[in-house]
Amino acid sequence: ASDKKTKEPKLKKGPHLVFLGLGSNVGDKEEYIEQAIFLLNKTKGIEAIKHSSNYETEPEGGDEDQPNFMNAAVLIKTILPPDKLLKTINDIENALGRERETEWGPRTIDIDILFYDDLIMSTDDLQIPHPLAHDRLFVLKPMIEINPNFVHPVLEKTMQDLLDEKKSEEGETYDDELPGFKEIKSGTYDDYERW
Ligand code: PH2
Ligand code: MG
Ligand code: MG
Repeated sequence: ASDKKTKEPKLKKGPHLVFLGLGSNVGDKEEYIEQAIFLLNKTKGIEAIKHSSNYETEPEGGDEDQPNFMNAAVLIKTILPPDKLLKTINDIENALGRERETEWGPRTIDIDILFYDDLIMSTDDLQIPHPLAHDRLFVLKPMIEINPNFVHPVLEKTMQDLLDEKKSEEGETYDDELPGFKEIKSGTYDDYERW
């Protein structure tokens, strides 16, 4: 019974606010991101609230020879608990043709749970917050666009603070407007009206 407790985190009542990180580096990347948001929003118990612009990013970690990514963040409101949300996400990744040949390899779509309210949990299948969220520009930049003041529940720092820290770690020469991290398209919340 004590084992069970760690598997089922105690959730606050009511809808939850969840940040998702989306990434694609195969085929029509923007279309995969749009499709993923469309399918999430279509799911019962999930409502997409806000999404960031799409960011073209160079691959970080894994095989750096793979194509550039398109990354975005989406804020959803959901009544699904983390394990059900993960199942839904896996189904959507599969529906959009995700194949898992190599870890961190090229993919049509990757949907990661970044934050779930201020929940901290860790099971074999799922760690929340995403353990690398704070260290990845392709996560922090789109997150900041949605909510710069969101506080990382483990590190107890805002997204903006985490980005500023990362910039100072990497020295004064750091310039996020240089190629490798450029905003190439404004995704807008208004896109939802036609859905
Ligand atoms: N995802 C990874 C590994 N590396 N790099 C970028 N730029 N964008 C990603 O989404 C990404 C990555 C593992 O999921
Ligand atoms: Mg990922
Ligand atoms: Mg993933």
